[in-house]
Amino acid sequence: MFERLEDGHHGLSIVRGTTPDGGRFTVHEQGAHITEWTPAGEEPVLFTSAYARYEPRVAIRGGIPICFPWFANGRKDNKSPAHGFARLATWQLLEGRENNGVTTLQWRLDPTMIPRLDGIDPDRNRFVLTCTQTFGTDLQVSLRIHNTDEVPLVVEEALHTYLRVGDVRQATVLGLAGTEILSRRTGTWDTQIGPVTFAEEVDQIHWVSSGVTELHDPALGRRIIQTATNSSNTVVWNPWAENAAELGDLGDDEWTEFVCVETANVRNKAIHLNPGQAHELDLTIAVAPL
Ligand code: TA6
Repeated sequence: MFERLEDGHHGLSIVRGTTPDGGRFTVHEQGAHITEWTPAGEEPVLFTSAYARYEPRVAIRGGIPICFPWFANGRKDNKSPAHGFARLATWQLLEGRENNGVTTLQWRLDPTMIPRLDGIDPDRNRFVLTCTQTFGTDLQVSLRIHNTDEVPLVVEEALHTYLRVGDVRQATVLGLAGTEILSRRTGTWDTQIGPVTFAEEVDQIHWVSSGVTELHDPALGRRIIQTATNSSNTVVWNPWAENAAELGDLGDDEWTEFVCVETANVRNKAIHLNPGQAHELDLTIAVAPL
């Protein structure tokens, strides 16, 4: 069961629903942004800040922001707003349907829907971005970009997933051992040895070939398993105490409660699409006991 609530949350429109087994989800139309997913019998899987701002054209801290058509400030580090305009735009709900206990929502964004913001050139290549979200015992998210223009299109993309943990200091991310890493803090390259652990700020891009990561969370006694297809990068981020204190939309201790493990195609792995071509990024998130 789901319902669309016009201006339903601090003046922003949302779709919220439940699955027959008792799961819950919420999606803000701004950004087609999943802000809650709680499968039946589980703690919420996604972290959303208690201090998140719910305002037009302001990014929501938590959930699954969609970064598009650039990541951070872009490949040349000269773009704003950070992480592109898709998370600031109001998407169109194309379809919502329920089938066998799962709810599927399909959203659409094209350049006519881009918000007027500083740094955004409204005269852009034509494209159609479609996001399909399926809420059941797992969560599936597909992001499809179709180049509907007559010239090539190059874009970066990320599903900037904030995963909720009991205590980041005990958490580890498996599945990235042996990958090349670019630290966004220092600009240096390295190779990941063993699981990713958290004892200070982590902000790094991994170049991946396998799309499966597991976030182990001893404090909540669970694993969050993400399986990605057509993704060449995984970004791992936790701001740690000092940086978190500078984020006005994050509580003092909230940095301990999440890890971002992001499914992405960025930098030299940006998506190149000739006229008429399309690319689909797929992610499944599942939860299991540790
Ligand atoms: O994906 C990691 C990252 O780019 C970090 O560097 C950090 O800035 C984070 O995303 C959050 O970005 P935001 O623009 O949402 O504050």
